[in-house]
Amino acid sequence: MHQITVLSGGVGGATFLRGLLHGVRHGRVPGVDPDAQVTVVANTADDLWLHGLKICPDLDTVMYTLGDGIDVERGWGRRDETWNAKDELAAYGVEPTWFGLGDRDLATHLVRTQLLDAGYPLSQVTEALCRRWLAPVHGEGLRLLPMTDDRVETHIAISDPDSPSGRRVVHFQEYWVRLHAEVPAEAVVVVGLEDSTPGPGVIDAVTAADLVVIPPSNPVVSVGTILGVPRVREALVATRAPVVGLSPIVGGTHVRGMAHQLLTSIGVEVSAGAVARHYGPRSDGGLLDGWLVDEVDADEVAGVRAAGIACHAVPLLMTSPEATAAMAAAAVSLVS
Ligand code: FO1
Repeated sequence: MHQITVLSGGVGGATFLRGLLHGVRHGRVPGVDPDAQVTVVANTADDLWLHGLKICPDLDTVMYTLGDGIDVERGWGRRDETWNAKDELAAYGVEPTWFGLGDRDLATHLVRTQLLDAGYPLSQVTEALCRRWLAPVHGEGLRLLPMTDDRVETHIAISDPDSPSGRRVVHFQEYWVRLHAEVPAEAVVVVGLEDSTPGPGVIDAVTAADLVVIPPSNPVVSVGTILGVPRVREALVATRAPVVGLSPIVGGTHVRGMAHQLLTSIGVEVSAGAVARHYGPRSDGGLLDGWLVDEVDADEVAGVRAAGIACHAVPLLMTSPEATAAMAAAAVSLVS
């Protein structure tokens, strides 16, 4: 295998990618050439405009993680970060203060916003930022593609007794960062998604792949949004490449993030098997040829197989690049 495409959200997808690349480049993923081309199609529906700047959390999390600039503790933003600009904005009483914009991270948003204002599409802007972050480490072997160049934003409807409709809609980032996903998500609305166009290279990355991987990203607001870009799901169903996924749900809940709340809000049971069935078997118009669950969910394997999806139970906690590389190898062998 030489062309691998990974559909990625933020922290989960980026952590998986680091292990996948570690394993592939060290020849530890049997069946995959060590110099394989890895293409990341990243979710952009987490994006938001703040203080006049375009912020792309999932693109930046993948870029910083694979460029070794990430703060590993937080999983987002820059290592060795300072927060002077954020504190100064708060001192001026500028809202919102709940979103952490670090001083180093701000430079990325300033450059991105300037390039967007100059008329460059997000895909070209991302390519320019990756010349600093990814090219020195990964050369031509790694590409980061926004799922679309169009503006798409995930908003969440929550209950609000003070509003006439009894509901209020907040941007996904407010739901997650300010509200910590502690209130039920009554509806997930991805503004602009159905009118969006796949970004340059996205459809080719799926149809020309030798392998497509769905990492343990959020099935609703990361993978789900990528699949919601018109033509992407069709490309996945049609590609000759095997499509294999890794469960983001371990032991009945997410490892981190808010997949539990969002799966519940779309009526999908929060289990490793239910997410596989949600994506569906390719033999029946779905996406998956194979699905990995964690060993604690071994009792789900039979149900996933019965749904027409190959399935194995392996350790799925990404505790190190080596552990993640082993997951990637298990995923490849499941569909080889
Ligand atoms: N996540 C937080 O929990 N708190 C923050 O203050 C925060 C700021 C932030 C700034 C830039 C960025 O690229 C990501 C940031 N994130 C923050 C993560 C962000 O909410 C991601 O969208 C989630 O991790 C989901 O992917």
